[in-house]
Amino acid sequence: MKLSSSQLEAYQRDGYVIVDCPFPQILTMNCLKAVDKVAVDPALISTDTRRNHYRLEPQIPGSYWCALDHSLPFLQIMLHPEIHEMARQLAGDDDVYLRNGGINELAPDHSFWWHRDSEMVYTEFMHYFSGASAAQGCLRVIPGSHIGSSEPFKEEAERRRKDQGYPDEYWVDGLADVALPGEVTLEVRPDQFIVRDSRIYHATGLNTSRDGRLMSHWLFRHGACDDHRFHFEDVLTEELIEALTREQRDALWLGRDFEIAEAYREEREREKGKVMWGVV
Ligand SMILES: O=C(O)CCC(=O)C(=O)O
Ligand SMILES: [Fe+2]
Repeated sequence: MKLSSSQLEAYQRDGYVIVDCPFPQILTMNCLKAVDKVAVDPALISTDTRRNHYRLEPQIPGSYWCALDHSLPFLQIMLHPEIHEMARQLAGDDDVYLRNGGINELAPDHSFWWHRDSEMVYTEFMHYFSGASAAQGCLRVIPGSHIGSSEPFKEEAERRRKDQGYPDEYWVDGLADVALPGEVTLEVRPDQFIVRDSRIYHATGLNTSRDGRLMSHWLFRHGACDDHRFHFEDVLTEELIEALTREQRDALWLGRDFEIAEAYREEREREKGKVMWGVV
């Protein structure tokens, strides 16, 4: 699936567009089933979850990764031919590679505060596969904030936190970040996903529900971009790789010769042989 010209225009102007899932609903249901299969009682998770997981424990203490991030049900969506086609369209390159995916489970009473993910330019796909209402802490963005510096937004957020008596430390439980001028709330259903510019200024609402709010997000890079986080053949089981189509394997750059980016070398060394994903 390619974005239409009006969707592309919205993406370029606003920094995001909400799209209907171009893949069967069963794939989303498989992700929810996988979560049910491996989720544990959150009270039992004592290791640092890096604030991205609630019932999904890290594979090893301190890791960003749970058992599911690149497991088969999630890769079936990230590497769906329709998604792959959109990634190629947006990157302007046929030889894109999946840089990484990841699941964020927003715990009850948690929120993300205003930030920009990166100054690099790429597309991020966000699939809130449990659905995300305002009450569950859905995404909030400032349309157009992907263009230019994020300093004015940062300053405005700081000013408002101060005026409203916010505590000095960030990421306080039980409190959503301040409202910012022009922000919009992106409520989405499980049969939709958000395609957004990496630089858009964003936060989430507070999850006021009693359940974790589930989102899978992923990004591709164009072939000339040397920013690899994984040699996927080292972290995916043979059984999983066999379950993929040839086109899906192509997007993982299996067996190709490249270096892991500096920023992730330590992670890879620490997690070598310990963090893996399979069929589930
Ligand atoms: O969980 C979300 O909805 C957004 C999280 C986020 O902004 C991030 O992980 O950088
Ligand atoms: Fe973010």
